Amino acid sequence: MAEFDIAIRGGTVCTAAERFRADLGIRNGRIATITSSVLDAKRVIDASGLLILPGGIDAHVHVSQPSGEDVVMADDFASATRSAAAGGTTTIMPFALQEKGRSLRECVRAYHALAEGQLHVDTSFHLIISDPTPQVLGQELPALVRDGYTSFKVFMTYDDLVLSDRELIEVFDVARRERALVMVHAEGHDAIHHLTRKLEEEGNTAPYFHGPSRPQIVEREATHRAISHAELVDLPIVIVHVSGEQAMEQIQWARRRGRRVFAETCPQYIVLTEDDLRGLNMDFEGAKYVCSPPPRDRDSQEAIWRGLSDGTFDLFSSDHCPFRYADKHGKDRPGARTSFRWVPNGIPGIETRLPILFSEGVSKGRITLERFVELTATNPARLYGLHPRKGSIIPGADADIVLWDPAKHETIRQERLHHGADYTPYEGMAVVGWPVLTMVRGRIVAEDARVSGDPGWGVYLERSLSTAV
Ligand code: DUC
Ligand code: ZN
Ligand code: ZN
Repeated sequence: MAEFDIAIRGGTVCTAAERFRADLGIRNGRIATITSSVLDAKRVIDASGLLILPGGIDAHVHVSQPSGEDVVMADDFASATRSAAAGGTTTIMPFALQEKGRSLRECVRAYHALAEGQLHVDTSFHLIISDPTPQVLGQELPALVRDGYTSFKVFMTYDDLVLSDRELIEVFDVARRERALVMVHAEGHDAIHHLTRKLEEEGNTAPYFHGPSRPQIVEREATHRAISHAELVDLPIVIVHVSGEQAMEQIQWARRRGRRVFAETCPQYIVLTEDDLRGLNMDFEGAKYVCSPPPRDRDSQEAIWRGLSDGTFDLFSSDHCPFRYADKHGKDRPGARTSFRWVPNGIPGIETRLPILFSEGVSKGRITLERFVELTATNPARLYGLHPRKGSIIPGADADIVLWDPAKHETIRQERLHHGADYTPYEGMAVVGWPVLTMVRGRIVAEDARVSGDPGWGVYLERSLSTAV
């Protein structure tokens, strides 16, 4: 009887701290040993020339999320997790959104029903609080945090989601009491409303003008306000999808004051710019790049790279928020061609997150391999209460492993991706480095861009309180 179910031999193990040559022994879905001895295993996987990485954790994705009248998100749980698996991600964290007027618990229950039996990779939900009634703040939210929903997002913009300053502070206060981690979408609603109205009055309605309707100052002001409200009640917060230097400066300022402010950025802010929103000639093609905050300019990209390398950023997530382009229920919804205001906000990216950061970051020498692992797997696990089960290669952890070919040249093409969107904003991008095998709890879920098996292997993960705060 072999001692291990699987041995992974001949590769280089990479963690957030170091890299070294070692073999892995996997038993009962967990990493049982990390060793240089020869392992007696039922199955041996040859990892010569490959990196052995902890599976990616994408801590910010949107799946089957209600997105406005007649708008349908392009991914359900089966397609989103299939795409995640093919891209080297073994855990995703989408949002269970509370629709206004509805019970939070009910929304969470309904979201679980959508995920049930559909998962190729493991999954855990953040919450989105849009209606912080006394019932939600006094009972539902505290109970849900205790049940393992230990993080939630709040919005400072969007008519259906925006919280007033008073509501933000009240929600923050409950989070501090319950020790939940709050993720903040920091863009100022009133400023966006003002700029949008002016742009529309001037006839500037193409998707391109989505960018000028939400300039960096709007993000900077809201980031500062969120940080100040958090300081008022002594709460650590995460500023999600940071797009440029101005918001980064607010985060750095807060940290110098001793505040615990965590920061996330995303692929669109290192490889896209406002010029992508021009489309072919200021036409509707630009809608393919409409996301919020919008991609900025080259200087902002450089600022984000500095932040990825110097520790300003803790997390690199996709903010996968997919809508089909040529679809009346997607980007081309009724009204979208009359104003950027009606174009659904969000772009797909769950499958391309790791290849883009690896290629642009590690292959080009902007960040170390260890930092890559930290940003994409280890920190998300620590911050969101999944450590030590996820995010690291350590004995006892789930055998969520990606074998990564650091020398593989690939070109990102829509036809090779597994998401439900009908385009990728990264079409034609050449990358160096690609996942060749993805394993979740000891089972191969994707190999050479083929997703194996039916959905149903992925499980829902209840989370602990953050170990990072
Ligand atoms: N915020 C997100 O986090 N994702 C997409 C759109 C948005 O506003
Ligand atoms: Zn957001
Ligand atoms: Zn998002």
